[in-house]
Amino acid sequence: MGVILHVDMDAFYASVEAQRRNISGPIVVCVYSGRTEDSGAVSTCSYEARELGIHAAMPIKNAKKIADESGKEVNFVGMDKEYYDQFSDDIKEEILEKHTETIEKASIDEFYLELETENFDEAEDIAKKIQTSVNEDFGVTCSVGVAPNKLVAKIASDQEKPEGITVIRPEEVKNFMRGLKMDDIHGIGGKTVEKLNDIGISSVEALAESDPALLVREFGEKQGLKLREKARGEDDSEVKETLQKQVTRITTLEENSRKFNQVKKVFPELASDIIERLEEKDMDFGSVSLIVIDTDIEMSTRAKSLKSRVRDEGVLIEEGEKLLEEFLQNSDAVIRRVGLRASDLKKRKGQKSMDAFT
Ligand code: DGT
Ligand code: CA
Repeated sequence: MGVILHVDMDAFYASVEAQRRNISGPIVVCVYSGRTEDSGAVSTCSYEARELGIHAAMPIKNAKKIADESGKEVNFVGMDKEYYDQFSDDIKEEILEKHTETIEKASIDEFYLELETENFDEAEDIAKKIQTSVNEDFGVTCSVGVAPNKLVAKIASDQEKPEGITVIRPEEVKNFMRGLKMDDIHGIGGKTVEKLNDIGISSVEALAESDPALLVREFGEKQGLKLREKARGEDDSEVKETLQKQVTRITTLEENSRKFNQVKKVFPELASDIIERLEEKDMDFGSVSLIVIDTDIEMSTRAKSLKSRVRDEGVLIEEGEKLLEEFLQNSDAVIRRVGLRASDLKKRKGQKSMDAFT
């Protein structure tokens, strides 16, 4: 197995919004529940906002109070998950995939990469390149953990946030793990820690050296042995390549417009790029979407399901045009950026090639 990287975006939604809206200073991303103006909770916030005491899951009202009392100008913006999803896919496609094919998308803002190399110096170089490209090309930052397995890589990426790189070589795993608190380890949380304390295990080191029989008695065979393995930094789970769900191409119009003929001029190029990508992946699509980003940088999407899956440039363009026509009829937005998306993807062969099994 090659070296594993865990790439985790820093204050992801907040960084994307800061970049998108050209905001500097503390920023808080909110999920407004809509009941009253400020009801709802904080989704995430920038590190500057965290320094003021604001954090995820906090009621928006409390966050605003903290902001007021700080005397700082804090930016509150609404969450736009679709936009972050696209941002995340773009980073995967444009940067991460340049370094390996084996990428598991673990959540909207974290990825495991299995590198071809077994050399940790090379892996560290790749981590630096990824970090630099993410920053230069996307205007946001990420932290990277480099380790012999997924478990340790994930913990490592958390060590020096934001914009950190932490490399744990095989011979360093033991010491690294013993320096952690138990709940730094993914999957060892509140209740488990309590139970461990009850049987006299109160550190990662103690857990690593504990009697397996004792753990099995307390937690059952599977979980008991797993806990001990985790404390030892052992993990043989594979990086499972996440199948692509959609392919999107977005472009900025030469000038802002709401003229059908002007906007649709970019469709052939977008469609041809999408088809090229689908050919690489040998996938067909069953749904087409139009993506519009207007002059207020609001993003809208309109989708249409097809009767059957195809891989056809003409269909993309045609459906895109219909969706655009509808969009223009129902909205008075002036379009700044426009995109097409092929989704509901499926491998054409329906089954992986034989060499995937050997
Ligand atoms: P980090 O990784 O500590 O630098 O900060 P984030 O903001 O990237 O946090 P992370 O990695 O735990 O979560 C990734 C994104 O998921 C985050 O930007 C917003 C979203 N998220 C996290 N926690 C919550 C939550 O409690 N509610 C909602 N709505 N979204 C959340
Ligand atoms: Ca994150």
